[in-house]
Amino acid sequence: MAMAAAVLLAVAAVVMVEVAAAATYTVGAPAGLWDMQTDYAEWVKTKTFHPGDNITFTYSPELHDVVEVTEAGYDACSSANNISAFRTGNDVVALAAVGTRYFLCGLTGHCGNGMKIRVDVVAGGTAPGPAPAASSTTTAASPAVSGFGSGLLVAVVTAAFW
Ligand SMILES: *[C@@H]1O[C@H](CO)[C@@H](O)[C@H](O)[C@H]1NC(C)=O
Ligand SMILES: *[C@@H]1O[C@H](CO)[C@@H](O)[C@H](O)[C@H]1NC(C)=O
Ligand SMILES: [Cu+2]
Repeated sequence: MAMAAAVLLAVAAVVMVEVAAAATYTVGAPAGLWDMQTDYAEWVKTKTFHPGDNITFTYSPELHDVVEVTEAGYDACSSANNISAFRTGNDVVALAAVGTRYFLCGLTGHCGNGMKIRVDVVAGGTAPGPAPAASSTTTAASPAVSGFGSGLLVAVVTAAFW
């Protein structure tokens, strides 16, 4: 009985890691946001971004914008050949694939003052993408994850009664 409970809890722990795999990060938070004060190079150091994660840029659209650029645009603080541009003040960007993404504020002087961020998206976790063999039937990540979540709840409750 105790052994079975331990196995269930171990399974539950694995499931919890899976549920935690896709995350949304508010750029600059909690100490700052998308602003002129935050050191984004320091901020990204405390995070590991995986495919399936999102980042949200939160700011006043009267003061800033968000422009996704190439590495050359990032280095030169130029949004001329941008990939995309946002200005809602609450811009959600999906980090769909492994790779490096570059964003800057397109307002005059802001990027030069450090308002730019480089986000490295690395493989890992169990986010959407090439999945382990056992997950070959998992085509849609979200429903599968909520299914796991319910299973986890049942497993934990059951284990607690043992
Ligand atoms: C990321 O954003 C998309 C679209 O806004 C949403 O469907 C998805 O659930 C978000 N993912 C996370 C981990 O919040
Ligand atoms: C993004 O690039 C397009 C041209 O591709 C340009 O018209 C637009 O002004 C640029 N956006 C910003 C915010 O610089
Ligand atoms: Cu700005």
